[in-house]
Amino acid sequence: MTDAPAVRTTCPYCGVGCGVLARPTGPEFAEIAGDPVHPANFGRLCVKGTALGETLSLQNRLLYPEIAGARASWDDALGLVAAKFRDTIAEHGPDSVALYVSGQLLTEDYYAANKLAKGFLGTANIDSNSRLCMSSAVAGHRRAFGEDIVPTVYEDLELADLLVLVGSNTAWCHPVLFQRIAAARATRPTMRVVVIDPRRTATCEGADMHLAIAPGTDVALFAGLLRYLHRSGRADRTYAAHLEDVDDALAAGRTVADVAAICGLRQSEITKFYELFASTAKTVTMFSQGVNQSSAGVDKVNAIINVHLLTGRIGKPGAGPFSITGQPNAMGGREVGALSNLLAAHLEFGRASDLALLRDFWSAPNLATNPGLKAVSLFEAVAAGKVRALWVIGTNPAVSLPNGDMARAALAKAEFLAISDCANTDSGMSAHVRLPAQAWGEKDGTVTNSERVISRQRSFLSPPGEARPDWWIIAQVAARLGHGAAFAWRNAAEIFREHATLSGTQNDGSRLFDISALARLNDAEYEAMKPARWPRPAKSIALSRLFGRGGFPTPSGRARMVPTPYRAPANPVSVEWPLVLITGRLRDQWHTMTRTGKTARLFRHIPEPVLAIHPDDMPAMEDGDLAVVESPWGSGTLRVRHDRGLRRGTVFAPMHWTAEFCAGGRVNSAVNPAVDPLSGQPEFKHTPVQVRPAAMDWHGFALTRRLLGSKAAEWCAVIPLEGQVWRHELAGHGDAADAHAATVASLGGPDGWMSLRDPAAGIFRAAQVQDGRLAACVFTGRNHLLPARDWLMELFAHESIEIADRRALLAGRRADGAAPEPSICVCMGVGAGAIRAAIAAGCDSVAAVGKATTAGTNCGSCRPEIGAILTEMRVKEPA
Ligand SMILES: Nc1nc2c(c(=O)[nH]1)N[C@H]1C(S)=C(S)[C@@H](COP(=O)(O)OP(=O)(O)OC[C@H]3O[C@@H](n4cnc5c(=O)[nH]c(N)nc54)[C@H](O)[C@@H]3O)O[C@H]1N2
Ligand SMILES: Nc1nc2c(c(=O)[nH]1)N[C@H]1C(S)=C(S)[C@@H](COP(=O)(O)OP(=O)(O)OC[C@H]3O[C@@H](n4cnc5c(=O)[nH]c(N)nc54)[C@H](O)[C@@H]3O)O[C@H]1N2
Ligand code: SF4
Ligand SMILES: [Mo]
Repeated sequence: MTDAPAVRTTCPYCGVGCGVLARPTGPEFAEIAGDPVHPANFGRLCVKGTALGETLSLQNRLLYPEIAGARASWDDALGLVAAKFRDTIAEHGPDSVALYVSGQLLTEDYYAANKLAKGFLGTANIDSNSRLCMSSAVAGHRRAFGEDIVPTVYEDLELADLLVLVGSNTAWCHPVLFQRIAAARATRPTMRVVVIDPRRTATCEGADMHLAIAPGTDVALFAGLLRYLHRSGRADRTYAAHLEDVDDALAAGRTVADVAAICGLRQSEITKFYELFASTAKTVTMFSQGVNQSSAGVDKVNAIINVHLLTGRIGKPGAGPFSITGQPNAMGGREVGALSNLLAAHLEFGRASDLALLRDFWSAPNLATNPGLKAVSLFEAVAAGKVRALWVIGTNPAVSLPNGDMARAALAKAEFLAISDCANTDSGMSAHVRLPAQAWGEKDGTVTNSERVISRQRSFLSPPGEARPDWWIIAQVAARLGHGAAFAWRNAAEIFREHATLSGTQNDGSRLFDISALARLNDAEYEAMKPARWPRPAKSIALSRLFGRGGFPTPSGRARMVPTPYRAPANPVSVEWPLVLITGRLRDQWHTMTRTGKTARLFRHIPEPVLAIHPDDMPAMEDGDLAVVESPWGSGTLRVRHDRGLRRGTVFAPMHWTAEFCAGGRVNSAVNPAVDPLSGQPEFKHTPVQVRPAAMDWHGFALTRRLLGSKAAEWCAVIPLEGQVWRHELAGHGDAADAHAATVASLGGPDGWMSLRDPAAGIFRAAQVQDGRLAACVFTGRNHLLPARDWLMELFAHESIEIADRRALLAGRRADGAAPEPSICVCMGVGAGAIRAAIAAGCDSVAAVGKATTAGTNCGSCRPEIGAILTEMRVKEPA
């Protein structure tokens, strides 16, 4: 430990944007605490934030520039990127090149990338992974309000009397907001929560109502609500002066009976929800990817906004539609306009005066004047050879794009591919040039969270190897293309000031995104900048909530109600593809695992790529089997998990696993590439699939002190354990004995092995003890019902293993026969068994379980799951 002062920074994960205090305690470690004065979290952190200090290791970091896989100098690598872009543009025009960037970038990096592409390369082919995330919300906001504005703030979640959570697994994906909501409910029990999600998620724990809607049908539910509100006289007459096109929107409404049929819900539950909504003035509707990631995503957003506009429930304390952002800087990317259909600072392609303003401001020689390609089309264009040079910055499209095999093929086919990343990724494998970027803790700049609060990310570690800030890399390429003067920034503060100045240029209030008050910060003030919510105009006062009294940035100053007729998802289920695959997130993993994948602790909750299925949908499939989930686009092989909380006819898989962690478990191979026609956002939440047993001949696992990697078997999931130990779950075709022998052989010499073979029973087991320590265990058999791994895993922590344990080793069972259990509270290391035992012993609340076992007493991310166990045990044991 050192006495270094803690640095105030911001969590790099979700869009809640929690303030973090980081105190470096070594080159690859830091003590992490929640910042008690940050307005997003007031000291709270979730499990991912709490574990940040453990993700700073240099394992898997990209540390030096590379050309064709070999270390190169910065000068050569930057020179090559510039030369390839210059030559490609010279030969094939500006639209033959593209940038694909990310909501994980800081605003300053994002600004630089957008300026380079649109102002200087002359192409709007710069899109962001935000296309996969927020683009439907952006389009919905622009249709309704005239500008991409989130009118609501976090405090509204606490002030609301009714909170409607649509397509948001808040408990897992925005855990600190979930904690704030739970705390508000504890002090104000009259507050109601309704969850709308085809799955019963951890977010439903404690909710007053869960509508298990048929996937993709939210438009019908909210259009029906609009009609209901109108018919029952709940429209706000005063607010009507701020609205236009009300009648057109009302015409799309459906009867409750129609809504019930489309949404697969009972009429009685719909009416109950409608009446609750109608009779509660202070209502917030918070929505996330169950809304945005849909071929009707933009209509879903507008159907939600419509009901708030009609009732005037917007921009008032405790009332408003609230699009919650995913990535740490999804909002910053929208502010700098780094989507292919946006311009910087909320300027618009469609307005000649905006183009002129930007051309002047940047002295841009070559401003793009038309929107560019959106992510899915962009990669199709790469595959078709139309986009020839591609630069991917801060995102891992080989894993995160839909139709994943196509995305991989496109990356492999690109004539020139450059990647800027902090890590070695699946996408980087086929890159010609790899550029090492500074990671969280090293980089320096700003991010904007879901409630428009701009916070500083500050560096507290010195960058390793030759890692550089993304803005610097971009500026260096610009300079080599002859644009040095326009990219001559010396630090992030200079970029921020330019961005802030642009936002106030020729802005008389016509663009609400105005942070010109921050353009005056000098370097020291920028360094010390406190979290600040926009708008922050230089000329007038800042407002917290927006639109409470109208004032929309549309030509008429009024908001547009948008008609939203119901459309079914793009690719319906059929006899051949009878189930709907929904994809999303797990509590303890972040996206493509480049950071959370370094932390053993974060694998304890769910260690393998799972496919959740309702047991009644597939009675033949056992919990723990391997299943193939296949669609017309591709397939993945995942571990079956029974989940009675799923809506019948749907299956759920997490998006996180990469080829590095599980070669066959990338679910995006199967995900359909359908997109919303307006936003271009992919339909990640609705792919027609079939599910069948993976029909493997053998299953097994290897626990080792050396990483074998995901190619160790035909199907192999790699699971990091504490203390540089690796668990590999294995399966394949062919002979279990051969597979066993091959895996043992791959671990090296014959020394120290003991083995147990029973070919008739299909049992092949071996363990290696070296210097008294357990070095490896390899077990294979005919099915996945092998001995539980937990006890064996524990033995790796021992300096020497006891004689009794050695005897029991190949039985795979603890000498005392105690049963293993899954981990629920990973902070305190408490398993489901201990929690159940505490409940059985009389603990009747989450708090009581916490007192008895310590589970849920640190970050609190597992409290909803403890609640679910309580509910389940109460149901099983009726009084
Ligand atoms: N732990 C963790 N947290 C994260 C992330 C992470 O990777 N891990 N990523 C961050 C990012 S970038 C994002 S975008 C957010 C996403 O945050 P969320 O949107 O909350 O997460 P998802 O799991 O993608 O999807 C939310 C829910 O939508 C439901 N859903 C599916 N189809 C429909 C539908 O048709 N209608 C409705 N009403 N619901 C539906 C799914 O069942 C799922 O429970 O999370 C952020 N936070
Ligand atoms: N099936 C399915 N697929 C999905 C989704 C889904 O719900 N279902 N959700 C989609 C959504 S909402 C999202 S946001 C995407 C996320 O998908 P990705 O953006 O592909 O996911 P990440 O793993 O966050 O990738 C970020 C990459 O940037 C690197 N990185 C981090 N910080 C920096 C930095 O400062 N500079 C640079 N240069 N690199 C950095 C990381 O090492 C990592 O490789 O996935 C989408 N894909
Ligand atoms: S809720 Fe968790 S992941 Fe999101 S910003 Fe806060 S600490 Fe980070
Ligand atoms: Mo996202």
